[in-house]
Amino acid sequence: MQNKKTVYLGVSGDFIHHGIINIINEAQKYGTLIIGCLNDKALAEHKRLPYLTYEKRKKILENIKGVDTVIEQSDWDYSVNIKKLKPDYLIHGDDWKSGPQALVRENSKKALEEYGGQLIEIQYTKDVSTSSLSEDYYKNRGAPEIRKGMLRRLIKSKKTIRIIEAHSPISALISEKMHYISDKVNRQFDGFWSSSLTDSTEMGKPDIELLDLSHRAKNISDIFEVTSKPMIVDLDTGGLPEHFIHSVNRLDRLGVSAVIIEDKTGLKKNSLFGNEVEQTQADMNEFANKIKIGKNSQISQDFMIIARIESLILEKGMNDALKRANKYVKCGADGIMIHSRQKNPDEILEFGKKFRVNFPDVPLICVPSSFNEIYSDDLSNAGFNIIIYANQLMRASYKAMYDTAYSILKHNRSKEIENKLISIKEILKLIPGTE
Ligand code: SPV
Ligand code: MG
Repeated sequence: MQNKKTVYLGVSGDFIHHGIINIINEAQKYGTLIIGCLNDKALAEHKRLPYLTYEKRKKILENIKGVDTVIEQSDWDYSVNIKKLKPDYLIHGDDWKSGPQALVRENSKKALEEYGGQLIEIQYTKDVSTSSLSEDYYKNRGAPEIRKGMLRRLIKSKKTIRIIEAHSPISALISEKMHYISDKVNRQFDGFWSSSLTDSTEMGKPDIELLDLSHRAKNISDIFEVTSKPMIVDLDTGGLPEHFIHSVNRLDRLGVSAVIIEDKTGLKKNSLFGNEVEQTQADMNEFANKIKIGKNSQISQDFMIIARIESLILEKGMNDALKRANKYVKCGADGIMIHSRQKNPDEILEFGKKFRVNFPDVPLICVPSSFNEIYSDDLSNAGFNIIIYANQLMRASYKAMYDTAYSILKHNRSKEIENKLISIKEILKLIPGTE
Protein backbone atom coordinates (compact mmCIF):
# COMPACT_ATOMS: atom_id res chain seq x y z
CA MET A 1 0.00 0.00 0.00
CA GLN A 2 1.27 3.44 -0.91
CA ASN A 3 1.92 5.78 1.96
CA LYS A 4 -0.35 8.77 1.39
CA LYS A 5 1.07 11.02 4.07
CA THR A 6 2.88 14.13 2.89
CA VAL A 7 6.17 15.62 4.07
CA TYR A 8 7.27 19.18 3.39
CA LEU A 9 10.93 20.23 3.16
CA GLY A 10 12.09 23.75 2.31
CA VAL A 11 15.47 24.17 0.59
CA SER A 12 17.22 26.65 -1.66
CA GLY A 13 18.84 23.94 -3.78
CA ASP A 14 21.78 26.16 -4.70
CA PHE A 15 24.38 23.64 -3.55
CA ILE A 16 23.44 20.01 -3.26
CA HIS A 17 25.55 18.25 -0.64
CA HIS A 18 25.36 15.14 1.53
CA GLY A 19 23.53 17.06 4.30
CA ILE A 20 20.61 17.73 1.94
CA ILE A 21 20.63 14.12 0.70
CA ASN A 22 20.55 12.95 4.35
CA ILE A 23 17.43 15.00 5.07
CA ILE A 24 15.75 13.90 1.80
CA ASN A 25 16.43 10.25 2.68
CA GLU A 26 14.97 10.76 6.12
CA ALA A 27 11.94 12.67 4.82
CA GLN A 28 10.98 9.90 2.37
CA LYS A 29 10.47 7.51 5.28
CA TYR A 30 7.43 9.55 6.36
CA GLY A 31 5.61 9.77 3.01
CA THR A 32 5.39 11.64 -0.25
CA LEU A 33 8.05 14.33 -0.32
CA ILE A 34 7.10 17.84 -1.39
CA ILE A 35 10.05 20.20 -1.65
CA GLY A 36 9.44 23.91 -1.30
CA CYS A 37 12.21 25.54 -3.30
CA LEU A 38 12.81 29.00 -1.84
CA ASN A 39 12.79 31.55 -4.66
CA ASP A 40 15.07 34.61 -4.89
CA LYS A 41 12.50 36.79 -3.14
CA ALA A 42 12.24 34.39 -0.19
CA LEU A 43 16.02 34.31 0.27
CA ALA A 44 17.37 37.68 -0.76
CA GLU A 45 16.37 39.61 2.38
CA HIS A 46 18.02 37.00 4.62
CA LYS A 47 20.98 35.46 2.80
CA ARG A 48 23.12 36.29 -0.13
CA LEU A 49 21.41 35.79 -3.47
CA PRO A 50 21.73 32.15 -4.63
CA TYR A 51 24.26 31.54 -7.35
CA LEU A 52 21.72 29.74 -9.56
CA THR A 53 18.37 31.20 -10.60
CA TYR A 54 15.16 29.72 -9.15
CA GLU A 55 14.34 27.89 -12.41
CA LYS A 56 17.72 26.12 -12.42
CA ARG A 57 17.52 25.20 -8.75
CA LYS A 58 14.01 23.81 -9.18
CA LYS A 59 15.13 21.65 -12.10
CA ILE A 60 18.00 20.17 -10.07
CA LEU A 61 15.72 19.38 -7.12
CA GLU A 62 13.12 17.74 -9.35
CA ASN A 63 15.73 15.29 -10.54
CA ILE A 64 16.85 14.07 -7.14
CA LYS A 65 15.84 10.53 -6.26
CA GLY A 66 13.09 10.47 -3.66
CA VAL A 67 11.70 13.92 -4.46
CA ASP A 68 8.07 13.69 -5.57
CA THR A 69 7.13 17.31 -6.24
CA VAL A 70 8.90 20.66 -6.18
CA ILE A 71 6.84 23.78 -5.58
CA GLU A 72 7.80 27.41 -5.14
CA GLN A 73 8.26 28.88 -1.66
CA SER A 74 8.01 32.66 -2.02
CA ASP A 75 8.38 33.54 1.67
CA TRP A 76 11.21 33.12 4.11
CA ASP A 77 8.55 32.05 6.60
CA TYR A 78 7.48 28.43 5.94
CA SER A 79 4.10 28.92 7.56
CA VAL A 80 2.61 30.50 4.43
CA ASN A 81 3.11 27.30 2.40
CA ILE A 82 2.29 25.07 5.37
CA LYS A 83 -1.11 26.74 5.74
CA LYS A 84 -1.74 26.34 2.02
CA LEU A 85 -0.61 22.70 1.67
CA LYS A 86 -1.33 21.31 5.13
CA PRO A 87 1.35 18.61 4.93
CA ASP A 88 1.27 15.86 7.57
CA TYR A 89 4.88 16.59 8.41
CA LEU A 90 7.36 19.42 8.17
CA ILE A 91 10.96 18.23 8.29
CA HIS A 92 13.90 20.50 9.13
CA GLY A 93 17.43 20.29 10.51
CA ASP A 94 17.63 21.09 14.23
CA ASP A 95 19.98 24.01 13.56
CA TRP A 96 17.06 26.47 13.39
CA LYS A 97 16.29 26.36 17.10
CA SER A 98 18.33 29.49 17.70
CA GLY A 99 19.44 32.48 15.65
CA PRO A 100 17.55 34.37 12.97
CA GLN A 101 15.52 31.25 11.97
CA ALA A 102 14.07 30.68 15.45
CA LEU A 103 11.09 32.91 14.66
CA VAL A 104 10.40 31.00 11.44
CA ARG A 105 10.43 27.79 13.49
CA GLU A 106 7.89 29.21 15.94
CA ASN A 107 5.58 30.38 13.15
CA SER A 108 5.86 27.00 11.42
CA LYS A 109 5.00 25.17 14.63
CA LYS A 110 1.92 27.35 15.13
CA ALA A 111 0.79 26.74 11.54
CA LEU A 112 1.20 22.97 12.00
CA GLU A 113 -0.71 22.99 15.28
CA GLU A 114 -3.72 24.59 13.59
CA TYR A 115 -4.55 21.33 11.78
CA GLY A 116 -2.53 18.72 13.66
CA GLY A 117 0.59 18.58 11.48
CA GLN A 118 3.86 17.45 13.02
CA LEU A 119 7.34 18.91 13.08
CA ILE A 120 10.23 16.49 12.60
CA GLU A 121 13.65 17.82 13.44
CA ILE A 122 16.64 15.78 12.47
CA GLN A 123 20.19 16.23 13.56
CA TYR A 124 21.90 18.80 11.42
CA THR A 125 24.75 17.33 9.35
CA LYS A 126 27.58 19.10 11.10
CA ASP A 127 30.40 19.05 8.60
CA VAL A 128 28.56 20.91 5.85
CA SER A 129 26.12 23.75 5.19
CA THR A 130 24.93 25.53 2.08
CA SER A 131 26.15 28.85 3.47
CA SER A 132 29.69 27.61 4.13
CA LEU A 133 29.84 25.87 0.77
CA SER A 134 28.61 28.93 -1.01
CA GLU A 135 31.29 31.08 0.63
CA ASP A 136 33.94 28.67 -0.71
CA TYR A 137 32.26 28.52 -4.06
CA TYR A 138 31.92 32.25 -4.44
CA LYS A 139 35.57 32.75 -3.66
CA ASN A 140 36.43 31.33 -7.04
CA ARG A 141 33.36 32.18 -9.06
CA GLY A 142 32.54 35.46 -10.58
CA ALA A 143 31.48 34.38 -14.05
CA PRO A 144 30.66 37.68 -15.82
CA GLU A 145 27.21 36.58 -17.00
CA ILE A 146 26.11 35.36 -13.58
CA ARG A 147 27.48 38.38 -11.75
CA LYS A 148 25.95 40.79 -14.22
CA GLY A 149 22.45 39.27 -14.00
CA MET A 150 22.46 39.46 -10.21
CA LEU A 151 21.49 43.12 -10.09
CA ARG A 152 18.24 42.60 -12.00
CA ARG A 153 17.50 39.52 -9.90
CA LEU A 154 18.10 41.52 -6.72
CA ILE A 155 15.87 44.39 -7.87
CA LYS A 156 13.10 41.90 -8.58
CA SER A 157 13.46 40.01 -5.31
CA LYS A 158 14.38 42.63 -2.70
CA LYS A 159 12.51 45.74 -1.70
CA THR A 160 15.75 47.71 -1.42
CA ILE A 161 19.34 46.87 -2.27
CA ARG A 162 22.39 48.10 -0.38
CA ILE A 163 25.42 49.03 -2.48
CA ILE A 164 28.78 50.16 -1.16
CA GLU A 165 31.65 51.98 -2.77
CA ALA A 166 34.69 49.89 -3.58
CA HIS A 167 37.77 51.77 -4.77
CA SER A 168 40.16 48.82 -4.51
CA PRO A 169 40.10 45.03 -4.27
CA ILE A 170 40.74 45.14 -0.52
CA SER A 171 37.84 47.54 0.14
CA ALA A 172 35.61 45.28 -1.98
CA LEU A 173 36.78 42.14 -0.16
CA ILE A 174 35.94 43.65 3.23
CA SER A 175 32.47 44.66 2.02
CA GLU A 176 31.76 41.39 0.24
CA LYS A 177 32.16 39.46 3.49
CA MET A 178 30.68 41.94 5.94
CA HIS A 179 27.55 40.77 7.77
CA TYR A 180 25.48 42.15 10.59
CA ILE A 181 23.47 39.38 12.17
CA SER A 182 21.09 39.73 15.10
CA ASP A 183 18.07 37.74 16.23
CA LYS A 184 15.95 39.65 13.75
CA VAL A 185 18.10 40.61 10.78
CA ASN A 186 20.93 39.40 8.61
CA ARG A 187 22.23 42.45 6.76
CA GLN A 188 24.89 42.47 4.11
CA PHE A 189 25.88 44.56 1.13
CA ASP A 190 24.40 43.38 -2.13
CA GLY A 191 27.01 44.82 -4.43
CA PHE A 192 29.56 47.50 -5.24
CA TRP A 193 29.71 51.05 -6.54
CA SER A 194 32.69 52.03 -8.61
CA SER A 195 32.73 55.73 -7.74
CA SER A 196 34.44 58.33 -9.92
CA LEU A 197 35.12 60.36 -6.76
CA THR A 198 36.85 57.60 -4.82
CA ASP A 199 38.64 56.07 -7.83
CA SER A 200 40.05 59.54 -8.56
CA THR A 201 40.91 60.17 -4.90
CA GLU A 202 42.70 56.83 -4.71
CA MET A 203 44.95 58.11 -7.51
CA GLY A 204 45.41 61.56 -5.91
CA LYS A 205 43.48 63.14 -8.79
CA PRO A 206 40.47 65.52 -8.92
CA ASP A 207 37.03 64.11 -9.75
CA ILE A 208 36.79 65.70 -13.20
CA GLU A 209 36.53 62.69 -15.54
CA LEU A 210 40.32 62.56 -15.63
CA LEU A 211 40.83 58.82 -15.20
CA ASP A 212 40.40 57.08 -18.52
CA LEU A 213 38.20 54.04 -19.00
CA SER A 214 41.21 51.70 -19.19
CA HIS A 215 42.19 52.73 -15.69
CA ARG A 216 38.65 52.36 -14.32
CA ALA A 217 38.16 49.01 -16.08
CA LYS A 218 41.45 47.64 -14.75
CA ASN A 219 40.41 48.54 -11.21
CA ILE A 220 37.00 46.90 -11.71
CA SER A 221 38.62 43.82 -13.20
CA ASP A 222 40.99 43.56 -10.21
CA ILE A 223 37.98 43.82 -7.86
CA PHE A 224 36.18 41.13 -9.87
CA GLU A 225 39.14 38.77 -9.47
CA VAL A 226 38.55 38.50 -5.73
CA THR A 227 34.80 39.05 -5.31
CA SER A 228 31.48 37.78 -6.68
CA LYS A 229 28.86 40.45 -6.00
CA PRO A 230 27.45 42.72 -8.72
CA MET A 231 28.87 46.15 -9.59
CA ILE A 232 27.29 49.47 -10.60
CA VAL A 233 29.70 51.86 -12.29
CA ASP A 234 29.62 55.65 -12.02
CA LEU A 235 30.52 56.71 -15.54
CA ASP A 236 30.28 60.47 -14.93
CA THR A 237 28.66 62.13 -17.98
CA GLY A 238 29.28 59.09 -20.17
CA GLY A 239 31.36 61.34 -22.46
CA LEU A 240 30.46 61.84 -26.12
CA PRO A 241 27.68 59.51 -27.33
CA GLU A 242 30.15 57.97 -29.79
CA HIS A 243 32.51 57.15 -26.90
CA PHE A 244 29.71 56.07 -24.58
CA ILE A 245 28.86 53.19 -26.94
CA HIS A 246 32.36 51.78 -26.48
CA SER A 247 32.31 52.22 -22.71
CA VAL A 248 28.99 50.37 -22.49
CA ASN A 249 30.37 47.52 -24.60
CA ARG A 250 33.52 47.22 -22.57
CA LEU A 251 31.86 47.24 -19.17
CA ASP A 252 29.07 44.93 -20.31
CA ARG A 253 31.67 42.38 -21.46
CA LEU A 254 33.52 42.67 -18.17
CA GLY A 255 30.41 41.62 -16.21
CA VAL A 256 29.38 45.04 -14.83
CA SER A 257 25.63 45.09 -14.13
CA ALA A 258 24.85 48.76 -14.65
CA VAL A 259 26.31 52.14 -15.45
CA ILE A 260 24.96 55.43 -14.19
CA ILE A 261 25.52 58.57 -16.23
CA GLU A 262 24.71 62.08 -15.04
CA ASP A 263 23.05 64.80 -17.10
CA LYS A 264 25.90 67.27 -17.05
CA THR A 265 28.06 68.58 -19.85
CA GLY A 266 31.47 70.21 -20.26
CA LEU A 267 34.02 69.84 -17.49
CA LYS A 268 32.22 67.79 -14.89
CA LYS A 269 32.87 68.57 -11.23
CA ASN A 270 31.79 66.57 -8.22
CA SER A 271 28.08 67.04 -7.52
CA LEU A 272 28.58 67.71 -3.83
CA PHE A 273 30.03 71.12 -4.81
CA GLY A 274 26.66 72.03 -6.37
CA ASN A 275 26.66 75.59 -7.74
CA GLU A 276 29.72 76.59 -5.69
CA VAL A 277 31.70 75.68 -8.82
CA GLU A 278 30.77 76.14 -12.45
CA GLN A 279 28.84 73.14 -13.74
CA THR A 280 26.39 72.91 -16.62
CA GLN A 281 23.43 70.62 -16.90
CA ALA A 282 23.08 68.84 -20.23
CA ASP A 283 20.28 69.58 -22.63
CA MET A 284 17.52 67.16 -21.73
CA ASN A 285 16.95 65.91 -25.28
CA GLU A 286 20.64 65.43 -26.03
CA PHE A 287 21.12 63.46 -22.84
CA ALA A 288 18.04 61.34 -23.50
CA ASN A 289 19.48 60.59 -26.92
CA LYS A 290 22.74 59.43 -25.34
CA ILE A 291 20.77 57.00 -23.20
CA LYS A 292 18.96 55.72 -26.26
CA ILE A 293 22.22 55.24 -28.19
CA GLY A 294 23.72 53.41 -25.19
CA LYS A 295 20.72 51.11 -24.85
CA ASN A 296 20.92 50.23 -28.52
CA SER A 297 24.57 49.28 -28.23
CA GLN A 298 24.68 47.04 -25.15
CA ILE A 299 25.59 43.42 -25.78
CA SER A 300 23.61 41.55 -23.15
CA GLN A 301 19.99 41.88 -22.11
CA ASP A 302 20.85 42.12 -18.44
CA PHE A 303 23.02 45.23 -18.65
CA MET A 304 21.36 48.38 -17.29
CA ILE A 305 21.83 52.05 -18.11
CA ILE A 306 20.62 54.35 -15.38
CA ALA A 307 20.07 58.09 -15.82
CA ARG A 308 21.19 60.39 -13.04
CA ILE A 309 19.41 63.70 -12.68
CA GLU A 310 21.33 66.74 -11.42
CA SER A 311 18.45 69.24 -11.32
CA LEU A 312 18.29 69.36 -7.51
CA ILE A 313 22.09 69.62 -7.20
CA LEU A 314 22.12 72.56 -9.64
CA GLU A 315 18.99 74.15 -8.10
CA LYS A 316 16.84 73.83 -11.20
CA GLY A 317 13.82 72.71 -9.21
CA MET A 318 11.63 69.69 -8.63
CA ASN A 319 9.58 70.14 -11.80
CA ASP A 320 12.69 70.11 -13.96
CA ALA A 321 13.86 66.93 -12.20
CA LEU A 322 10.52 65.21 -12.78
CA LYS A 323 10.30 66.36 -16.40
CA ARG A 324 13.73 64.91 -17.05
CA ALA A 325 12.91 61.66 -15.28
CA ASN A 326 9.88 61.27 -17.49
CA LYS A 327 11.91 61.92 -20.63
CA TYR A 328 14.81 59.64 -19.70
CA VAL A 329 12.56 56.71 -18.81
CA LYS A 330 10.63 57.14 -22.07
CA CYS A 331 13.94 57.04 -23.95
CA GLY A 332 14.89 53.70 -22.42
CA ALA A 333 16.69 54.43 -19.13
CA ASP A 334 16.52 51.30 -16.95
CA GLY A 335 16.34 53.36 -13.78
CA ILE A 336 16.64 56.88 -12.35
CA MET A 337 19.14 58.14 -9.83
CA ILE A 338 18.14 61.38 -8.17
CA HIS A 339 20.91 63.22 -6.38
CA SER A 340 20.80 65.88 -3.67
CA ARG A 341 23.36 67.67 -1.52
CA GLN A 342 20.91 68.82 1.13
CA LYS A 343 21.42 67.71 4.72
CA ASN A 344 17.74 67.09 4.95
CA PRO A 345 16.13 64.34 2.83
CA ASP A 346 12.89 66.27 2.10
CA GLU A 347 13.54 66.97 -1.58
CA ILE A 348 14.64 63.37 -2.22
CA LEU A 349 11.53 62.02 -0.51
CA GLU A 350 9.32 64.45 -2.43
CA PHE A 351 10.90 63.36 -5.71
CA GLY A 352 10.41 59.68 -4.80
CA LYS A 353 6.74 60.23 -4.05
CA LYS A 354 6.02 62.19 -7.23
CA PHE A 355 8.10 59.90 -9.45
CA ARG A 356 6.26 56.84 -8.20
CA VAL A 357 2.90 58.24 -9.31
CA ASN A 358 3.87 57.81 -12.96
CA PHE A 359 6.45 55.06 -12.64
CA PRO A 360 5.54 52.51 -9.99
CA ASP A 361 8.07 49.94 -11.22
CA VAL A 362 11.07 51.83 -12.56
CA PRO A 363 14.13 51.33 -10.32
CA LEU A 364 14.88 54.44 -8.28
CA ILE A 365 18.31 55.08 -6.81
CA CYS A 366 19.70 57.54 -4.28
CA VAL A 367 23.05 58.35 -2.68
CA PRO A 368 22.50 59.50 0.90
CA SER A 369 25.93 61.07 1.52
CA SER A 370 24.82 64.46 2.81
CA PHE A 371 21.35 63.44 4.08
CA ASN A 372 22.92 60.66 6.11
CA GLU A 373 20.51 60.68 9.06
CA ILE A 374 17.80 58.87 7.17
CA TYR A 375 17.59 55.11 7.74
CA SER A 376 17.60 52.82 4.78
CA ASP A 377 14.16 51.51 5.80
CA ASP A 378 12.71 55.00 5.42
CA LEU A 379 14.23 55.39 1.95
CA SER A 380 12.92 51.97 1.15
CA ASN A 381 9.40 52.92 2.27
CA ALA A 382 9.67 56.06 0.13
CA GLY A 383 10.12 53.86 -2.94
CA PHE A 384 13.89 53.75 -3.39
CA ASN A 385 15.14 50.43 -4.78
CA ILE A 386 18.87 51.01 -4.52
CA ILE A 387 20.81 52.89 -1.86
CA ILE A 388 24.42 53.64 -2.64
CA TYR A 389 26.90 54.38 0.15
CA ALA A 390 29.20 56.17 -2.26
CA ASN A 391 32.37 57.23 -0.48
CA GLN A 392 32.45 56.13 3.17
CA LEU A 393 35.18 53.49 2.83
CA MET A 394 37.57 55.85 1.10
CA ARG A 395 36.93 58.53 3.72
CA ALA A 396 37.48 55.99 6.49
CA SER A 397 40.79 54.75 5.08
CA TYR A 398 42.08 58.29 4.46
CA LYS A 399 41.41 59.26 8.07
CA ALA A 400 43.02 56.10 9.41
CA MET A 401 46.16 56.62 7.32
CA TYR A 402 46.33 60.30 8.21
CA ASP A 403 46.08 59.65 11.97
CA THR A 404 48.64 56.85 11.79
CA ALA A 405 51.22 58.88 9.88
CA TYR A 406 50.73 61.77 12.32
CA SER A 407 51.03 59.55 15.39
CA ILE A 408 54.29 57.95 14.24
CA LEU A 409 55.86 61.39 13.78
CA LYS A 410 54.46 62.77 17.02
CA HIS A 411 55.59 59.90 19.24
CA ASN A 412 58.65 59.03 17.22
CA ARG A 413 57.58 55.37 17.29
CA SER A 414 54.56 53.31 16.24
CA LYS A 415 53.50 51.82 19.60
CA GLU A 416 50.86 54.50 20.39
CA ILE A 417 48.86 53.82 17.24
CA GLU A 418 49.26 50.04 17.34
CA ASN A 419 45.88 49.32 18.98
CA LYS A 420 44.07 51.10 16.13
CA LEU A 421 45.73 48.89 13.53
CA ILE A 422 44.86 45.45 12.24
CA SER A 423 47.47 42.95 13.45
CA ILE A 424 49.96 41.49 11.02
CA LYS A 425 48.58 38.04 11.82
CA GLU A 426 45.04 39.12 10.91
CA ILE A 427 46.12 40.80 7.72
CA LEU A 428 47.84 37.61 6.63
CA LYS A 429 44.63 35.67 7.25
CA LEU A 430 42.51 38.23 5.43
CA ILE A 431 43.68 37.45 1.94
CA PRO A 432 42.58 34.12 0.50
CA GLY A 433 45.53 32.01 -0.57
CA THR A 434 48.00 33.53 1.92
CA GLU A 435 49.83 30.81 3.83
C1 SPV B 1 30.65 59.41 -6.88
O1 SPV B 1 30.69 58.64 -5.91
O2 SPV B 1 31.63 59.61 -7.59
C2 SPV B 1 29.42 60.12 -7.19
C3 SPV B 1 28.46 60.42 -6.13
O3 SPV B 1 29.25 60.50 -8.33
S1 SPV B 1 28.83 62.03 -5.59
O4 SPV B 1 30.23 62.08 -5.22
O5 SPV B 1 27.96 62.30 -4.47
O6 SPV B 1 28.56 62.94 -6.68
MG1 MG C 1 31.01 60.48 -9.49
